[in-house]
Amino acid sequence: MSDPGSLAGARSLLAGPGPVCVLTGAGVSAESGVPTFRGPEGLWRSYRPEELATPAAFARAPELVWEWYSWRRGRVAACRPNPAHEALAALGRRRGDVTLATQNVDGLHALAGTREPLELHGNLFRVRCTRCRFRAEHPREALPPPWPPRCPECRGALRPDVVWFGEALPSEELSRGTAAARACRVFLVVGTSGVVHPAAGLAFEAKSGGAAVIEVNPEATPLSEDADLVLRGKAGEVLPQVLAP
Ligand code: BV8
Ligand code: ZN
Repeated sequence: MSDPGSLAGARSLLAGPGPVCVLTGAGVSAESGVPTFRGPEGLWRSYRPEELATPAAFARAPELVWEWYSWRRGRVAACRPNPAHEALAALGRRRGDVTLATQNVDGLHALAGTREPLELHGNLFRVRCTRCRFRAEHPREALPPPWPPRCPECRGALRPDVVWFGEALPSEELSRGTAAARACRVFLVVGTSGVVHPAAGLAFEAKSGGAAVIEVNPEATPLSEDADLVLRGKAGEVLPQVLAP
């Protein structure tokens, strides 16, 4: 658990004036019951990312990829925001200068009340057409086979509206996240292994912009050595302490 000195240091940094930028990863949703990617019970355990979260995998085995996302959608639909999501949403409501970017596709930040989270890797509950510009919310209940479902506009195959490996991140979200990281005074990075780029790179953008970087994670990551403050703990326990008004 983090030492009181680091908690106090983080509290005072986060209470100060000047814009705050937050980057979250799967760890912020771990206490909601959403499996992380690379942890012991991680989503990647039974598969390797290349097998499922790539355009080639979808081209090769669209039904298997669709089924994996349907399983994940069902898992996530049963999860609720945890105190970490709620503390971040409250911070955003209290201050008008917080930008939150997330690598998560679970929609839990928006559900907790964070306005306009920058979803750098898309959203599990949206689908889009592989052929035309059709995009829609995925219904709450699973769509029946045959999978993948077809586009109502052009009959092309529908796919999850998430960013796969080798695909570009949505330019609007990435440029807004990068600008916020460069301009912020404090950069709070929560629950990410810091291995997936360019999202993880926002921490270095913040650092080069002169921000103080605070990491919240029970484990060390490649971002730890550049952090000004490291809070070794669970997001759901640490964030309510350091973000309380
Ligand atoms: C791209 C969506 C180029 C799908 C995901 C350098 C620059 C650019 C690209 C690269 C580069 N180097 C390598 C690349 C390629 C690649 C990449 O980064 N590979 C890695 C694996 C080396 N990047 C890409 O392919 C990206 N695209 O660069 O395209 C391009 C440009 C122009 C035109 C065409 C192409 C796309 C990357 C996005 C991939 N999609 N997800 C899906 O979800 O199915 S990535 C996936 O990993 C998730 O989004 C996830 O969020 C993300 C990162 O993982 P984490 O969130 O960090 O989760 P993880 O399990 O790893 O870690 C959890 C952490 O939480 C741990 O540290 C743990 O200790 C901690 N934790 C656990 N419990 C708690 C906790 N923390 C707090 N509290 C707790 N209770
Ligand atoms: Zn279409």
